[in-house]
Amino acid sequence: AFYYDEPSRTFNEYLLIPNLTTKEMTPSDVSLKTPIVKFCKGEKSPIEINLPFASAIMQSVSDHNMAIALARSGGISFIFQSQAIEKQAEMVAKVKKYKAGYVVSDSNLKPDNTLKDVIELKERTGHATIAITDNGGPGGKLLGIVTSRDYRLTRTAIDTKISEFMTPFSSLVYGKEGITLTEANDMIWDHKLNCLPIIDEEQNLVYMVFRKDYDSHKENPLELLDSNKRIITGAGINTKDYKERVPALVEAGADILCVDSSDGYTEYQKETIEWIKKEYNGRVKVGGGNVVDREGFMYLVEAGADFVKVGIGGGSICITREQKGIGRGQATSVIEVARERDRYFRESGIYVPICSDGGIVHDYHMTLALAMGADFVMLGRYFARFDESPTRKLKIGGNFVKEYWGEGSNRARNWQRYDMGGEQKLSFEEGVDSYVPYAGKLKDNLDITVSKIRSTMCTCGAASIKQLHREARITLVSATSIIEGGAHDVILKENDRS
Ligand code: MZP
Repeated sequence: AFYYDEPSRTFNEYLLIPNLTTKEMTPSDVSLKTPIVKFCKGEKSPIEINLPFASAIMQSVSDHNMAIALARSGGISFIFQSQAIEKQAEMVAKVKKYKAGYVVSDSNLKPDNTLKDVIELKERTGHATIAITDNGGPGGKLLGIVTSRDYRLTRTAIDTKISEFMTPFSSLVYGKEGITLTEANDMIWDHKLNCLPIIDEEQNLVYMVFRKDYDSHKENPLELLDSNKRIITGAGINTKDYKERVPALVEAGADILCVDSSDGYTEYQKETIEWIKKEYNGRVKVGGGNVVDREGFMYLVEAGADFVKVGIGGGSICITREQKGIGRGQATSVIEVARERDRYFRESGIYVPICSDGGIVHDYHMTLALAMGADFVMLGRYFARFDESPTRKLKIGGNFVKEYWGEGSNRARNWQRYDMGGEQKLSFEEGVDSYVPYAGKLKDNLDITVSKIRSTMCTCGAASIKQLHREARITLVSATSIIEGGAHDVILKENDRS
């Protein structure tokens, strides 16, 4: 047998060391934009996301509601594949109905607010609406709208708000009983109007805001949303029925696919990726995984994978390590695969993004995964806790919880994910059926997580994920210093910290 010299390690065993934080850099200057599909040196990835988060390819995590909520916040979902092809395609189509957008506005805004003011207001109040125009100013054509909060106002309340805010322009809305999103798409900015009140399909009140400093803002908001005018979604596939599933998902509008498998270092996976690449002449983007070492990574890269997912056995609901003794500490896996990705990039000029999948417990684990080289992280437990996940919310022992089960559990019946040939069934479980504490709305939680990551990156002197990859300083911690990291030697007043 071959023996690795070092033990494999988890995120819990590492900490970040501060780098110089300059006065110029604040958390709001930190960009979390990240590539999710491969690209050549000097070029841009064809798909980038604004926040480095993907929701797991799981029945209890990623349906169309999760995909819409997460894409609107800047991440991406991969809709679960352990369901009938038509059902999954239907979910994808539901997500693709939604338009992407970027102009953030609020009923309290003055028409001449700059984009920066608008974003600050959004962050402060959480009341925001996002809309997209083709040139971001007067004369621009409105392409679509996304709201970040349910206004669900009554007709009277909408009218009142509109008249309070912009009496001179309200006739635009009064004239019609609610302008639908489709109609709104065809509207053209009027040079005389600095903003335009619109009600979208769901009766959300939407204001367009004209921004004076569109060009001067350092991040072009249009670019923040990948040229794609609709929100993006991913979808899981398996290595068994891909010849039927992939065409249905592509037809439904899936932007990116990912082979959902507990072990990606297989000929099944190679054949699946190669078939997709050949069938669609490279146009359909597909990620592979999961792998935990450089050999597995290169195998999938050579098969044509657009990104590679890393992690075996670290998922919160996963018992693969107990059942089969297969797996590797998540931190070690990410570190090794990231090094291989960088070596491959240096030698070939092709950058293949990697996704750290599973085992994230604390928010700082996400920053660590990124610092260790991940381009984005995939999370199951984290997203399962929110209103937007597909599972039931229950009250157990006085606390609200949501159901969360593994794809390797009997409940999910996802034998395709674990198949090693032979009988088409799950012979033994590799996942558990569980509860997670209910945590409320996705957006509220994600905002806190993002602000922690941005703040940590400032401490590390990194304004982007790329810079974090390059400059992060990471230290292993001893068992004793892990104890030092929590509250210690004091009597806590509350014992509900989690
Ligand atoms: P976590 O975020 O809950 O720790 O882990 C989620 C990840 O666990 C998924 O993205 C997937 O890779 C993996 N998973 C899903 N189901 C199982 C299982 O039943 C599993 N064993 O390991």
